[in-house]
Amino acid sequence: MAPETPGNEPQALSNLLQENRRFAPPAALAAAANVTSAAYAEAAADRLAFWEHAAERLSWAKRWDTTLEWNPPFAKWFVGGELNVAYNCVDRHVEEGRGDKVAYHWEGEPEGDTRTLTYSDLKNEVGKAANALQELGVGKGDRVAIYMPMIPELPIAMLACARIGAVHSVVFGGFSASALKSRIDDADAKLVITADGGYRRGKPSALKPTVDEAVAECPQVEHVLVVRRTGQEVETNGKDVWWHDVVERQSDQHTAEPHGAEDPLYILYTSGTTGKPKGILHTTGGYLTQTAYTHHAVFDLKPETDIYWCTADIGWVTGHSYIVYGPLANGATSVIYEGTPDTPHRGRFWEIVQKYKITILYTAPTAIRTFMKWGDDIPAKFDMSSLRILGSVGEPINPEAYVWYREHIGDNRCPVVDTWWQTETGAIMISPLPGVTEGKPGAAMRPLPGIDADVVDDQGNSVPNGGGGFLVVREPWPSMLRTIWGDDQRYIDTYWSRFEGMYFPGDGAKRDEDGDLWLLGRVDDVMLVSGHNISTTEVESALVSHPKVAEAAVVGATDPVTGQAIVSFVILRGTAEESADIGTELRNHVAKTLGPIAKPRQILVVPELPKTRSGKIMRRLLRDVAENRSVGDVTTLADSTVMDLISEKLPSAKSED
Ligand code: 6R9
Repeated sequence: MAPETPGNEPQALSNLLQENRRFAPPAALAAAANVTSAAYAEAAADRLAFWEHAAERLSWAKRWDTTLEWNPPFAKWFVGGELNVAYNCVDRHVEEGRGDKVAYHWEGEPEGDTRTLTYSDLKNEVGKAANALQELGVGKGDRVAIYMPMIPELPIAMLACARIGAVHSVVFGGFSASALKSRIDDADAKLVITADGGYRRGKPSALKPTVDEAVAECPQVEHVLVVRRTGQEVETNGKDVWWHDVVERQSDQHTAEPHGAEDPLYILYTSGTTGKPKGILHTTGGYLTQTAYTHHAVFDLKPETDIYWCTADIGWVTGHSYIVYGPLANGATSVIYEGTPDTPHRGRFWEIVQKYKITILYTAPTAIRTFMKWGDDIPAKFDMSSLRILGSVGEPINPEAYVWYREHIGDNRCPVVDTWWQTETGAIMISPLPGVTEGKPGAAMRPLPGIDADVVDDQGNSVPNGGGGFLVVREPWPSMLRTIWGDDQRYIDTYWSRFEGMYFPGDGAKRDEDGDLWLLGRVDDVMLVSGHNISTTEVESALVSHPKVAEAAVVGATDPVTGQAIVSFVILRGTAEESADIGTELRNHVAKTLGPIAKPRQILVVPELPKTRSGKIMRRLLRDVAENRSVGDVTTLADSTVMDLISEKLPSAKSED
């Protein structure tokens, strides 16, 4: 919600942006699509039967008795069913004769540093790791913290936990010792799995010292299991054991016991913008059902022929659901890349697409806008004719970024699927289907079959077409979070209290004249200007539609006249010159695109924006700058020096008009 302005709170979000471009699915793709429009009708006729059907794509040791037990807001799916997630992701593909198929092509950041794991290799590695965890005293229900770079041992460790029924908690390999410690404590983890370091931006970057600092204050941690990746010198202590000592000598045979459909699979902490991180809890049967189904439906995955690459970090939910669990459950061949897109050169991603003949690429708007900034000539140097579907996740994709992605990466052939979901939802909820939906740049379009999402006003009533408001989900879905680890009350308060009987994700949205959905950013970021609720997303998209702008972030800053005024931070495209009148030019452009109400008060040209490791802009910090406060908590920033760069720009921040 917009910051409190007593007596002046409008009912809904303004709908300002108009977009008329349309892209129909390619005919050949539509004709061979895994999922057709019939799925919407099937799910609408019988939602639970639809999800049962999706669950049948997995291998169950025991079929469930009850599809859904719903004691609002606590859901249990496939109750009484038993399955093993690792068996579903690995063993069954080997048993069915696909052992020689590649599961992961792993590409290290140093050039030429690659590994290939077939499904048989993966089965052996996961078996050994599962035996090692048991030798280290880890059993069903125990929690394991994982703090690793993007190396094959990371998915192997996750799958080994899943195999024995231990609950993993992956912590981003960039978080500080105190962030790691608080997550180890909250989940009461007894084992930490890490590495000496990983490669980032051409250099080994140490991880172990951070673990040492955290674990020194965590007496409940019994062992630290360390993979040697970079060969950096590490200090070892009594808790440390090397992966190559303990895992390598194990048998690769390990029996996968079935686990209950509602047994915990993992905890993943999401910080949100403020407050103590929330341990989002996911369980087994429903989570795997929906990640596997959505990966099959939204990416139209053909396991025999597709080469799939999700560029996310596995420490983000996108990596959990769409590098590890969904793709492996479907028997996909995936690429994992360890490093950053500009190492050793700015064409690294496209070189990887060309090398592995990637057919499906899933990345984030922040990356796409960075590529726009670097220039069209870079991707143009590579052969990317293998690509057939492009995906986006993490933030609203600005229409201009969508069109750039379609044209310069997808050669105007590939549909773009903008997928809305959250750590809490576990899997994709709102997205086009590439063989069905006529895409609109910037729109996430429709809830997937089996998902009942809506846009409501302040009172919880559906808004008509053309209206803006709050995104909600009306019915439980299989991969939904079950609770916040150890805090049911916070789960109720955070997600189920804003609107009676509805899940509230915290995002603003609008439904356009055709009934299609557009995400408008976090409601905490909404700006209240002269009594109008204006979404950050629409103003940012208007700025990015100017040919000189690559990226933009806007915030509402207190203003004596309008309540709040829009302050914009922009990054210019590589080719654009910063001229004296750029501020006026951009302000007028926004006013022309969206109307005078959305005209920013100020434009600040900056070299970078503050982002989390998963690429989300931290507008809270920009609000501090815009309101001349000292900058708040920066611990989840990917690069903590960014705020200094932005503050340096401040002397030139003058109010225009
Ligand atoms: C998967 C993931 C969740 C929040 C979510 C929303 C934003 C994600 C989006 C999107 C617009 C999309 N978000 N995908 N906004 N369009 N396609 O990102 O999970 O890190 O938990 O973030 O990200 O604000 O509520 P998570």
